[in-house]
Amino acid sequence: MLFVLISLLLIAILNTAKTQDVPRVLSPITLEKSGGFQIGGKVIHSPLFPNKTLSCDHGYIEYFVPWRPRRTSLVLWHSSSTQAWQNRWDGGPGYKDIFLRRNYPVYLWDGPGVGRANYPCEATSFQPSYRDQDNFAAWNFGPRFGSWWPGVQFPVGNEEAWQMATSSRYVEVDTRENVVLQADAAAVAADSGKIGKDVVYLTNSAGGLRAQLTATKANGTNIKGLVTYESIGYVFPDNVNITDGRGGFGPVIVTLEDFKKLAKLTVVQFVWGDHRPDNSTFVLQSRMAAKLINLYGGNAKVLKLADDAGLKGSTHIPFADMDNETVARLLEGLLSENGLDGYVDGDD
Ligand SMILES: *[C@@H]1O[C@H](CO)[C@@H](O)[C@H](O)[C@H]1NC(C)=O
Ligand SMILES: *[C@@H]1O[C@H](CO)[C@@H](O)[C@H](O)[C@H]1NC(C)=O
Ligand SMILES: *[C@@H]1O[C@H](CO)[C@@H](O)[C@H](O)[C@H]1NC(C)=O
Ligand SMILES: *[C@@H]1O[C@H](CO)[C@@H](O)[C@H](O)[C@H]1NC(C)=O
Ligand SMILES: CC(=O)N[C@H]1CO[C@H](CO)[C@@H](O)[C@@H]1O
Repeated sequence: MLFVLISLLLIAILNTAKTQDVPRVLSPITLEKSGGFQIGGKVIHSPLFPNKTLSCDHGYIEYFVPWRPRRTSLVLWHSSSTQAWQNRWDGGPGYKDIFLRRNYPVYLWDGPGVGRANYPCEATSFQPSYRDQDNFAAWNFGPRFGSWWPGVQFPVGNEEAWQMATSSRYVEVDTRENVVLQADAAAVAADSGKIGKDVVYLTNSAGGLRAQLTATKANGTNIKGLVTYESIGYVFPDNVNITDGRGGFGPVIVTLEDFKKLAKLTVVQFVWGDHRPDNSTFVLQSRMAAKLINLYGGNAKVLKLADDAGLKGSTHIPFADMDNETVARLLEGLLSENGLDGYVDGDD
């Protein structure tokens, strides 16, 4: 018995020693609180039994507020999975932890119909689409499946990293109805003050169009900025000769009055990774949208990570790339240049 006890004690001591040997390169993340809530959406009544209802079409937010927070909330808006914001491709720290360590409150957003908000009011169906191989090219890991771009910021050869990336996807609803549904719920969230009074959306891919539309729908002034990583889709005013695309990838045409709300934001940045030629449809659209926002007094820019910042090998999801710290530092610079890095308690 005594022998067993001593052995257990020894094992405990050895284990402690082992834990302490692991070098701690990162500082701890200290939170005041974390949690989540549903927002927006509606309650519908059964046509058969009017006293039976369904609460549906709401969005879901999970939040993390640092112990000593900065004023700006970063709302991380994915296209196909919140996971993209949580870890680097190799499982290392993602934007969520990087910016929590820098004391920004972080909000993970699942819009109506996706992720943890997948309780729609309308009927849906799912058909397996066998798109793993298509993800490879769509996310710009290479020109075609299995053929990596030279110097791509992905742990090439790490089979598990590729499997994690492709299996992190949710069902994505790329219809105009979903674009509007998500923007409506997000505008309610922004105006509610529940995600902060200085909100900057960070978006990826199809999330970019939805966040732009959100900024044109919100009535308050809580939205301060919009940084889109590879936004596939843009919002334009109705006084230029651009035809509404009607589908899930824009262009979405709004009234000039609503479009001008984008010009009131402190900062708008449309970011592109590598291998996005200047003559490609969405790069052209991003330049046109930025020009129009600026025409009405806004502060919008297009940033090509390779041409403008010298970062090579960025994928469609640069904030999960292996050089993510560098990409994050560019964003930090942008927030600080635009006065969006102050602390709630006033000290900087
Ligand atoms: C709903 O209404 C039906 C009659 O239309 C009634 O039988 C039932 O008890 C009601 N249910 C509830 C939960 O009120
Ligand atoms: C903004 O105001 C308009 C006009 O009153 C209203 O229709 C719309 O629902 C409001 N938007 C939000 C997000 O509450
Ligand atoms: C608008 O664009 C269409 C199609 O690109 C073109 O045919 C038309 O002439 C344009 N109209 C004006 C007023 O520029
Ligand atoms: C873009 O430019 C390249 C080279 O100049 C050309 O080969 C390509 O066809 C162009 N693409 C589009 C969509 O215009
Ligand atoms: C694994 C890896 O390459 N991490 C990088 C994340 O970004 C920082 C800054 O660019 C690099 O120092 C790390 O090596």
